[in-house]
Amino acid sequence: MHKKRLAHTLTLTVVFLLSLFTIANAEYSTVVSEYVKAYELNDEGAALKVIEENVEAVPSEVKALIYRSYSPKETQEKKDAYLFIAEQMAMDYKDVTGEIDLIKESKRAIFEQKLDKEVVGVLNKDKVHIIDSPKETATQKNYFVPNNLVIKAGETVRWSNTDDIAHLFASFSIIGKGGLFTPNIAPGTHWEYTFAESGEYYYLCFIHKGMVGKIRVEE
Ligand SMILES: [Cu+2]
Repeated sequence: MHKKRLAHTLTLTVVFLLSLFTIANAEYSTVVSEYVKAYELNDEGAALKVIEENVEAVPSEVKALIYRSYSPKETQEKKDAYLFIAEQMAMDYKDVTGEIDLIKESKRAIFEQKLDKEVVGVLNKDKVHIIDSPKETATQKNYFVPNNLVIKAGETVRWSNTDDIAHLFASFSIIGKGGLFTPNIAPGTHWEYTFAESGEYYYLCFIHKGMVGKIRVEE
């Protein structure tokens, strides 16, 4: 668990350094400011101490950061910074309390940021919903269309790969339902899955990390 955490932290440190300026210049509550300061100094012990000393306040602090990340008034850079700090605080909170709900909430928000507006699916003539993974364009690559679909329980989704490269994805059971796990879907082929159970399926490509989608299955 700690190895995984370390790798995760290292990857995010790069992102974090790039957005340091934004993070340092945003306005925060006292608790979050103290936490950010410790983090900027790369002082993990101090960061953890901020969480320990404010353990009662941390859940609402993290929720407030997540809430701000949804505000249409904020720039994308700031939204990313809020969610980054929320996730870091949530991970330290888990180390202190064992509680994982805040991690789930921040991960769900990070995921939701990448999704388009929800689309209610319409079955095609084959009685399936189609999700395409199109070829790279000048502005987009490795994406699903639509990437935020609503269907009914018992219905089938067909992922059609019209891209030049293969995709391979699975639902992320930490923040939603597991069970969706595709084989390698080669270019020019498709793969189908029937959603027997209602719930939210957040899925992501193993090959292309930013390639995400969500299916909400209604009763
Ligand atoms: Cu992919």
